[in-house]
Amino acid sequence: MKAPIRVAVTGAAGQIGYSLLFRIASGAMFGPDQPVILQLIEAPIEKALKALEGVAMELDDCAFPLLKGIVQTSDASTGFKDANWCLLIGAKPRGPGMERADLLKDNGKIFIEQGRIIDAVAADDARVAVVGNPANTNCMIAASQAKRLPAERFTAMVRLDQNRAQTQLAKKAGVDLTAVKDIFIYGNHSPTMFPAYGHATINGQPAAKVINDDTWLQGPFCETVGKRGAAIIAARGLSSAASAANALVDHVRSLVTPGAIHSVAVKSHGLYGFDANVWAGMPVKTTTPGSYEVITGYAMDAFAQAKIAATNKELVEERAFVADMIK
Ligand code: NAX
Repeated sequence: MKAPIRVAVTGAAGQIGYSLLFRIASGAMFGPDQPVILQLIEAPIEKALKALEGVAMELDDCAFPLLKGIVQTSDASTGFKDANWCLLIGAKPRGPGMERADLLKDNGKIFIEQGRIIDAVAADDARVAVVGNPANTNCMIAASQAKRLPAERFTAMVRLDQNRAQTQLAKKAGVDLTAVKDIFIYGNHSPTMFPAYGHATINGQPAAKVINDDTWLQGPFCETVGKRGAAIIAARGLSSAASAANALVDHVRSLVTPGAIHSVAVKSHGLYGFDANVWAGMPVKTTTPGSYEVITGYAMDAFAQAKIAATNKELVEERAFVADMIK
C-alpha cells in the first residue's frame, strides 16, 4: 500500500466541494491505489464550518477504503500543513453591484495569504490548482507569494472550458466525443477565452475541415464555450458545480499522468504572444507526475491571434487591478 498523500481543499463545504471530495476519496483523482488524507479548509463562518462537519460525516459514511483521514479547519496553516496538493476553490463571489476591480482586490487578499501560507507549510513537492474566480489572476497572485515553490507548481483550471469545447465540436460534427482530440483553451477562464479549434482533430482529420463552417466556429462555437457558465446559471439558478468538480478531477488526473496532453493555465513566459507574467491557458504535456512542459509551436492564423490578443489584454488588465497588492 502506498503512503497517503495530503490533499488540501479550500471552500470544501461549497457546491464544487460537495461534488469533488467524494470523487477524490474514491480514487478518481489520484488513482485506485493511492490513499489520501483530506485537509478541508472553510471560511471562519459558523454556517460554513457546520456544513463542513456534515460533509465530513458523509465522507465517513461512504467508508472509502482509500480515505485515511479528514482534517476540518478554518485555519489555513493547519489546512495546508504538509499538503502535496492544494486545491483552491474557495473565493468570494461577485455580489450585486460589485465592480470587477473590487472582486479582484477582495480575492487578492485571500490568495495572497493562501499563497504565502502554502509556501511556508506545504510539502516540498506541493502542487497548487486554482478554481476560485478569477482563477487565472488568483493563481498569479498566490504564486507571487512563493519563495520556496517554483511558479510552475501553480496552475489554474481551464479544463472545464476544454471539456465544454470538446462536447460542442462532437455534437456539431455528429460524432462520438472520443473522436475529438487536441482542442485546447488559450487565455483567461472568462468569456474572452479562445477555444483553438484550428488544432483540433475529429477522427484524425482537421476539425475545421470536418465541420466545414468557419462562421459557426468563429461565432457560435467560441461564444457558446465562453458563455457556458452564464448559460448554466440561467438554467439552473446556480453556477456549474458537478461539471467544475469533474473538470478539476480531470485537471489533476492529467497532471499526474505522464504523456497526458491537456489545457492548463500556467505562467506564460511570453509564449503564444501572452504577456510573460500572466497565467494563461495553453496546451501542456505532462512529463513526470505533477510536472509538465508547454507544447509550443502551434501556428495561429489572424483570427486566432486576435482572440489571443483580446484575452491577453484582459489578463493584463486584471493584473493591473491588483498590482499594488503583489509588489
Ligand atoms: P460556493 O459559494 O458554493 O462555495 C465556496 C465556498 O468557499 C464557501 O463554502 C465559502 O465559505 C468558502 N470560502 C470562501 N472564502 C474562503 C476562504 N478564504 N478560505 C476557505 N474557504 C472559503 O461556490 P462554488 O460554486 O463551490 O464555486 C467556487 C469558486 O469556483 C467560485 O469562485 C466560482 O466562481 C469558481 N468557479 C470556477 C470555475 C472554473 O472553471 N475555473 C467554474 C466553476 C465555478 O464558477
